[in-house]
Amino acid sequence: MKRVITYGTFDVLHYGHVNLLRRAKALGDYLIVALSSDEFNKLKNKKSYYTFEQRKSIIEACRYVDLVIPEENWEQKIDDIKKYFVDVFVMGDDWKGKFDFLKDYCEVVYLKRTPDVSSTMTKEYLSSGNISNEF
Ligand code: C2G
Repeated sequence: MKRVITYGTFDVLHYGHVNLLRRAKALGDYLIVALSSDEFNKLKNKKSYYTFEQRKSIIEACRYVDLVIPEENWEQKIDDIKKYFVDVFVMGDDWKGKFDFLKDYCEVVYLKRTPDVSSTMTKEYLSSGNISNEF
């Protein structure tokens, strides 16, 4: 069984995230998502709309995801790779090169980021009042 891992906040899940998760899963048989905790998001200067538990319940519902673990710091990746017998580490290519040190432990793959979509864009659009409230 080929085991793949990826890391992220995955707030307000969108098709860019799903594109990443689908391609990551296609690189193996089992996909682990290390989901950034609310505390770690603070370290990343990210304020997610959904809490960790809410984001976890959403991403666990994704057909490509087999296990969700917490991402609590920048330093846990090597331990995670060993603990979960990971074969492939995957990130979007906005992180290209940043995790090459993991090549000593597993394959490192950077996948093309989906253009023109982000949690921030979605949140900004929804809070901009563009939504007509006729139902
Ligand atoms: N992503 C993507 N296309 C987008 C948006 C995001 O491919 N339009 C990818 C990112 O490259 C990342 C994953 O989806 O691989 C999750 O994105 P974020 O939730 O923004 O994750 P990030 O804050 O970059 O956290 O230790 C690593 C960090 O936790 C990564």
